[in-house]
Amino acid sequence: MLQQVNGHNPGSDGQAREYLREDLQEFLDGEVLLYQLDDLTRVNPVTLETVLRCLQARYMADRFYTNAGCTLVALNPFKPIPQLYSPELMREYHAAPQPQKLKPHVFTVGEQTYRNVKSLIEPVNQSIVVSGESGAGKTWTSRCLMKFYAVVAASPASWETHKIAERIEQRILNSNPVMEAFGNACTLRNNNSSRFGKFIQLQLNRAQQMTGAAVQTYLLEKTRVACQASSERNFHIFYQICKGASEDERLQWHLPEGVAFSWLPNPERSLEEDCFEVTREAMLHLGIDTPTQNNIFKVLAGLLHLGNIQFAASEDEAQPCQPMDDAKCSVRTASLLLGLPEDVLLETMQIRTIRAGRQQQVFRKPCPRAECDTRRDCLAKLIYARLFDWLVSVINSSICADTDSWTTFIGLLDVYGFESFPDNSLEQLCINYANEKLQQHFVAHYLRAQQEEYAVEGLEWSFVNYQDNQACLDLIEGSPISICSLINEECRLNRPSSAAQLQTRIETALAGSPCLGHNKLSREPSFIVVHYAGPVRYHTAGLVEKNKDPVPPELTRLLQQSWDPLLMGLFPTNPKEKTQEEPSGQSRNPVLTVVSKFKASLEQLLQVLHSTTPHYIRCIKPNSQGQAQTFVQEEVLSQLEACGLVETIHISAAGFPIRISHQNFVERYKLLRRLRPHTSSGPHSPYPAKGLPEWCLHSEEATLEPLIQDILHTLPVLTQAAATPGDSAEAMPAPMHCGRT
Ligand code: AOV
Ligand code: MG
Repeated sequence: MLQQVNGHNPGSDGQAREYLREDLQEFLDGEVLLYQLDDLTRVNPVTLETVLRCLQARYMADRFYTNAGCTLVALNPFKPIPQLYSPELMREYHAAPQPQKLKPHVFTVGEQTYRNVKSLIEPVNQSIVVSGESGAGKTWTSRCLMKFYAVVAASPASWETHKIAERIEQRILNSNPVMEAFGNACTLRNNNSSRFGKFIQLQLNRAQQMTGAAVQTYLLEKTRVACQASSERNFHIFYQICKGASEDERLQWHLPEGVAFSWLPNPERSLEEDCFEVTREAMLHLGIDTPTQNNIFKVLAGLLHLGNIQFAASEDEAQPCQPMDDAKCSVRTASLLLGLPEDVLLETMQIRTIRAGRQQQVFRKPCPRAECDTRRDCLAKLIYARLFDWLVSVINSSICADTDSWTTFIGLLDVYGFESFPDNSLEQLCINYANEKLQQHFVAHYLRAQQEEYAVEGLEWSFVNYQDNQACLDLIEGSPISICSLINEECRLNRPSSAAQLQTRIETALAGSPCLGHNKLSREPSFIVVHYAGPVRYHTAGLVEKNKDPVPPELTRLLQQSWDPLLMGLFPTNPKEKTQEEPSGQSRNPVLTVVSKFKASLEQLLQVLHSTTPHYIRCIKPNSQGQAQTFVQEEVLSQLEACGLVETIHISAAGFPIRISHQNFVERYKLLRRLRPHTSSGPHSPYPAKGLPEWCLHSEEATLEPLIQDILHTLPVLTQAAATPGDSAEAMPAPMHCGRT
């Protein structure tokens, strides 16, 4: 039954009528084809099968966006379609009296969100949550929304006073290539995979013009700097430098052509994302001048040379491990590029200093080879993570508006998507945990809250069951015992424990959880979490260490000695903030672990999301090969199941599209009580009889204009919703406001 389809599949169109609701069969006059169904609330019955067929027919007919009640489903075309994203089309959606009447598009969501901000019904910050698995198109979609706002919310002041490249909208757009160059990488799932989470607030003034933006990032996968899974790559920027540097720059950065770097795997793969020029241009427009850029690239080249330092095991434990013969030159070059004394750099990797006793005496202990490697990697991660954070702060200072020049914001959330690799570790646990949190936000906000509200208000409603992911979140983050708490406990106790012991502890303590999978056939110590999007096996080796993320104090001290201007700024001698250093001797701080910090940042993010009216875009990956015109039913099916799309459609189809609190409704429409209604539509009225009473149109009061527009928009909807709640999806424009009350 399930099959992969390449090319057009005429069979499915012919069956369109079978899938239509009876009333819609008439409405859509028999000739409708399956691919023409813009809204999944119109299929009948709403099942995984029918939804899948409809999406497939649309995909094959190049219709990549489909409404699904309150969400938009975006299928990844895996091919460029410039006309679908042209500024002309953006303006068309922006100017449309009812954009929801146009073809489903990411611009519809963009425009509705934009209008909601100025809606006098409930002026509230908005957010657009873009979700989907790795490679589904989240970053693409969120970039597309940013471009949309750069066009429709451009500030005229910005036009007058600045050249195009200096305009604030352009600067905001320029943040994308820079952040992607430093924060994205090629993985098994996506050639341009985001390795950090991003929430960008587009700041709007009272006139709804974009005056600035602020970016918040979440947990960069910094381990990638020093360790890349096979067939994957390091962050794009390293390849950009190596491929795009000029002759002169190659000399300065010690990057002769053809030299192999162990931290630069798969350089032969040519990707669109490898364009150095684009990154440099964008950095320039963000205010990062050429000397500063060159400084950054020099440091990054230093990291590549650092990665080539291989140590040979020492036969005598009391003697430090020495770099292998061909790595000696790498030590020299790395120290040169990083502005560090060569001997101190080497010694910091080779020797651990321990302070102990009352006098805090210093003991020096040569590290075994594996530890030298760890310290080298740690150095690279430390530098790269600081550099990334610094870049984000530079970007923010370039694009952020003064607090008094904006009043509301539209937040765009683009995090790393759900992923499962042959080898999953703490990074994947955090990524998938973030996706569970977002799924819960959706479930809580839409599937649960909406239905509970109907029940409270005494509306006739048969409850639609949905898949709640609370059990999985309890397993990951719950208290008192969860995977996070157990890994944190290991860090706190600081006891030597093997990967196998950790597996046993997790499996014993959490055996009762329905989301802990049966761990069979595992050669390496691991545990399985059954996520909403599928089961994932996490290996326990190295988990505790990664969670501790210890930074030996000698490493920070070493970097504070650098005479490189950039590193001097990144590692000041008197840092205001104390960084998490490895506890030494008697002064043991409580360990702030990676997961505990991540958990706190996610909670903060969710608080922000809760304070906004959310809109959802579900990106779907039609096939895992990234091929155009290829729709693999099994793969799409599992994504539809995972995100609870069918339940969403059921609730949207049967529910009320607009909810306004009583207080806001009264506040909004109280003006009407002062006006004398006399109903006449008359042949000269520009509005149809069932539209609006004439008194609104004849009012002299200029202040009424926005009100009239608003009523024009919502009154018919409200009226019809009240009359026919079950038919809401067909009879009325798609919801302008499917959010909070
Ligand atoms: P992701 O953000 O969801 O994955 P991307 O947005 O990077 O996925 O999309 C993956 C690739 O799909 C892009 O690089 C494009 O080549 C292609 N693509 C996506 N959407 C479109 C579109 N609308 N039109 C044309 N091509 C598209 V991850 O960051 O891995 O979770 O961590
Ligand atoms: Mg992405």
